[in-house]
Amino acid sequence: MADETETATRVRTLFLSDMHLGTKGCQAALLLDFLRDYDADEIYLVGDIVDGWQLRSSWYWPQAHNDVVQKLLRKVRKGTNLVYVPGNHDEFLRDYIGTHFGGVEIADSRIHEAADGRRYLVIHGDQFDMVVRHARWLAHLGDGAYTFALFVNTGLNKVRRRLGLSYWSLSAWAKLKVKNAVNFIGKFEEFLAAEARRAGADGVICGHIHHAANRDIDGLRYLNTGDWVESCTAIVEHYDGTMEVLHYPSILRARSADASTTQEAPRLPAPVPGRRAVA
Ligand SMILES: [Mn+2]
Repeated sequence: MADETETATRVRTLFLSDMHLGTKGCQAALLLDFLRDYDADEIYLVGDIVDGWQLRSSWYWPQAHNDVVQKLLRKVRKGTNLVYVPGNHDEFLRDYIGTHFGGVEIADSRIHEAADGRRYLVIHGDQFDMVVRHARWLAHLGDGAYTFALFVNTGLNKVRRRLGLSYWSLSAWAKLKVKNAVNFIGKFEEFLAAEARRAGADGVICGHIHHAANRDIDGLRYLNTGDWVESCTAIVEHYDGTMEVLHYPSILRARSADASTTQEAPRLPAPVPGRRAVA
């Protein structure tokens, strides 16, 4: 069996979020290819990896979704350090925060120290939904209200979960209120940057809003991993500490353009049938 790690691009850290495994929207086949193309010393799963809310109402778990999980676990067996930071859709894992199993660590949030010494707060970001949505009136109530809203946000979702209700859906809400959604994204980014500052970090790496980004907000680096439902994006940290957003469909497009313009492009071996199922 060919060792795919020989052809994979190796990076220091890989940040992935919002795969929503267990839903029809998950681009599992592309994700699987991406995981074949990239290897990392450390992988952070930044929440909404498995969609527990969706799986509760109807079971959807095709082979490709299994393959993604197997692929990640295989990387762990080969020495990759895996940190799983749960989000709102996989918050059932929040009951296991602080535990390690099979080389996987579950953490609520984490400070990641990059190769260049910069520190990044890694967090899914749903913790701020309520604060972001009600920022205007919370601002009048001062700092205490902000902390209280964060607390209520977490508590409310726990109660909703116990009652079997669904989580407030960001995407459904955003589709209904496009103008509000644009507003929400901007505010979300500001809040996350502010939270990183509070944590004494140089930047933040989050997910949740399915909107990949790499930008500066008042001297703080704001990075969002995007998602594997629509955009198919990830963040990589290179060995010099540089952070980069990868848009996988663009990478594939560039690669096939290269192959068609190069006259003596090396012939790729034909794919072995059934290889995907084995991986
Ligand atoms: Mn989320």
